Amino acid sequence: MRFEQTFMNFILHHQEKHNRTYHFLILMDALISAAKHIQQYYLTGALRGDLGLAGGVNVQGEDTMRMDQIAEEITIHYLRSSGRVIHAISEESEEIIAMDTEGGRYFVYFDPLDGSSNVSHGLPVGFLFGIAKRNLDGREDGHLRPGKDYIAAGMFVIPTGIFTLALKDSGTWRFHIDETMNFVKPIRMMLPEDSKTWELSFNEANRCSFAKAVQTWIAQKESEYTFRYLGALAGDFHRILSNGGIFMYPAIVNHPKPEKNRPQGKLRLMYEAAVVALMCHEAGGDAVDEAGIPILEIQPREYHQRTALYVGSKSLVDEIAQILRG
Ligand code: FDP
Repeated sequence: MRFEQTFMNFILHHQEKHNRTYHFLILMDALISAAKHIQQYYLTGALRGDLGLAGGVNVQGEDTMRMDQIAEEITIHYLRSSGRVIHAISEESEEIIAMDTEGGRYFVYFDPLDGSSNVSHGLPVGFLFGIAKRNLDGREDGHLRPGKDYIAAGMFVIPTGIFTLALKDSGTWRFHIDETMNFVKPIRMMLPEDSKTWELSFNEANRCSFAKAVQTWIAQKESEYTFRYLGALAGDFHRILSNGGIFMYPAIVNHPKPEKNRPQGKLRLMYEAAVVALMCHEAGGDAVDEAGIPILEIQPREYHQRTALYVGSKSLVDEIAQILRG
């Protein structure tokens, strides 16, 4: 028989090697329990009718799905019971979610079910999270940490059973779920240097609304690469991490209906862009915003701040960053 290394075994050894405490393990156990729980609900959601609209509107002004609420409730339950989380910030809650404000050690920024247009089809969605640590030396800063201060960031692609985790300064690792529901077989991810497999990923319908310089750059690149777009960041970024290329959600600045412009971008900085940026950075890639500023450097001003995002192979991100910086 063939046995693969489990995630818990991998992370225990990692903590031991770096002389770290067990607190992070307890937090990771909570996140994995939440992801497995959400995955099971999602797999059978259509049968129960849970994949439809819940009729509400979230803090971003978008319709909420029943599954969004279920995923949020599950995640909060596990994070709270870990006893390690000071506060959490979720896509679904406007306010900070206070947990263990005295004894907790971590801040968790999460989107428990990202890629909502896929939900009613039962197609892949993501559970994205970033983790920062309590400031033990100085004053607390309202938990508004830039991505470079995250100690880890990860995503579960639900319901495919694939989990990718970036550990600050220790690489990006991919795991697959096995028949016993364990995440196993750590594979270190590095973006491929060879551009043969590279892909471009963005919503083509928005193309004419991008900044002119971005449109021109895309026109120069499009014949070199193939296009892929699922419409769920975790799934689209998963492909880029394996195949190389670039995922973009540029600012919308030239929409024929100006009220539909999104000069600040669409994706959320703290639990979407910074999460994939850290994973990409640890895999040899990069990520910038519409001004060409590295995503990991951006100091958030608010929890649900939006940003434009260009993430992927370093040379492509460097090229577009130079153009964006003017
Ligand atoms: P969604 O709005 O469907 O929840 O965070 C938002 C996100 O999905 C990302 O997962 C995805 O990459 C992007 O938005 C898709 O947006 P478009 O439908 O505008 O392409």
